Amino acid sequence: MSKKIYFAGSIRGGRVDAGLYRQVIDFMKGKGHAVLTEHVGSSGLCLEEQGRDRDARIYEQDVAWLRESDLVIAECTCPSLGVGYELAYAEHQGIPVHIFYNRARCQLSAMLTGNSYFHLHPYETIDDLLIELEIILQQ
Ligand code: 6IA
Repeated sequence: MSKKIYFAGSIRGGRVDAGLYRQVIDFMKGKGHAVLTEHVGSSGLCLEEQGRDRDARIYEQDVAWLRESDLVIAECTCPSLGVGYELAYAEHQGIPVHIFYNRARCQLSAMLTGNSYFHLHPYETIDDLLIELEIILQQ
């Protein structure tokens, strides 16, 4: 069954993994799912603060998408305050959250690893990540 997926990945926290986000988003779309936050994988995003009004619209849109999502998939190798906020928001809403991170490249926060609500998926290669993701999407 097609799911509505909120994909979370770093934007102002750093774009080092933007290409990886794109691959993950394309994979989920290729399996027939709706990814509500496709822009997270876009190249050339404007990262500058553009005023509180514009950011307020981003915030309102993102929490609306979070509330309507069936599932949150987060790539947390690159630390991001916004992603951390989204994970806590999803937990509060009772939305299942799956967190992926490259075990060689990061030490995930204890606020995530210590919270049994979150499903943690350390991986070594993008292929490992996609195999695990396919299993989650079939559930
Ligand atoms: O603190 P960060 O910026 O790294 O937070 C990243 C997370 O917050 C992502 O998972 C997004 O869902 C959300 N987020 C942060 N900035 C934006 C944003 N900026 N647009 C949408 N969601 C955002 C504007 C870029 C736009 C011009 C495409």
